[in-house]
Amino acid sequence: MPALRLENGVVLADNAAIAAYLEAAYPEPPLLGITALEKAEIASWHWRAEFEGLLAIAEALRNGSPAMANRALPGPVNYPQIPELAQRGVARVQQFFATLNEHLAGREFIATERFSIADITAVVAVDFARVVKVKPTEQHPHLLRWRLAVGQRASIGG
Ligand SMILES: N[C@@H](CCC(=O)N[C@@H](CS)C(=O)NCC(=O)O)C(=O)O
Repeated sequence: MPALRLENGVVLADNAAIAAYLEAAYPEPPLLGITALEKAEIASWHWRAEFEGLLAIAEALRNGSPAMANRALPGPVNYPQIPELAQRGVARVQQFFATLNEHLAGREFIATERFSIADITAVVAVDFARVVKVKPTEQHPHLLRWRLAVGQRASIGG
C-alpha cells in the first residue's frame, strides 16, 4: 500500500510516484509548489512529515504490535521486531509533535502560504499517531489550531 490503478491499467505503487503523477495530470490546485523556492520548501517539510512523522509511527507500531510480529519492515522479506525500537519510535513521534507545534506558531500552513502536500502528509501522520497512543494535547496549541483549520476542508475532515 498504497496503490493507484490508472485507466490504462498501469499501477503506481509508491506514494511518491502517485503524488508526482497526480500533480502532473491535475496541476490545479498545485500541491507541490509553483516557484522553485516553494517547491523546495514543500519538499523539505513533506520529507520531514514522512521521515520524522510517518516512519517514526511505523517504527513504534511495527516493532511493538503483536499483529506485526516478524513484520518489522514492509516488503517481501520478514524481519523480527526489536522492542527497543518501539519505545524509540514513540519518543520520535512525540518529538515530531513538538517540532510541528513550534513550527506552526504564527503560521497557517506547514510550508509556504498555501495548502500543500506537506499539510496532507502531516495530517495523516498526526491522525495516524493514535495507533501508537500519541495525540495532540493542550501542550500543542498551534498544532491543534492548524489541525482544526485544515479539517474544515472537505477533502480532509475533522
Ligand atoms: N513503497 C511504498 C511503501 C509504503 C509502505 O511502507 N506501506 C506499508 C504500510 S502503509 C505496507 O505496505 N505494509 C504492508 C506490509 O508490511 O506487508 C511507498 O513509499 O508508498
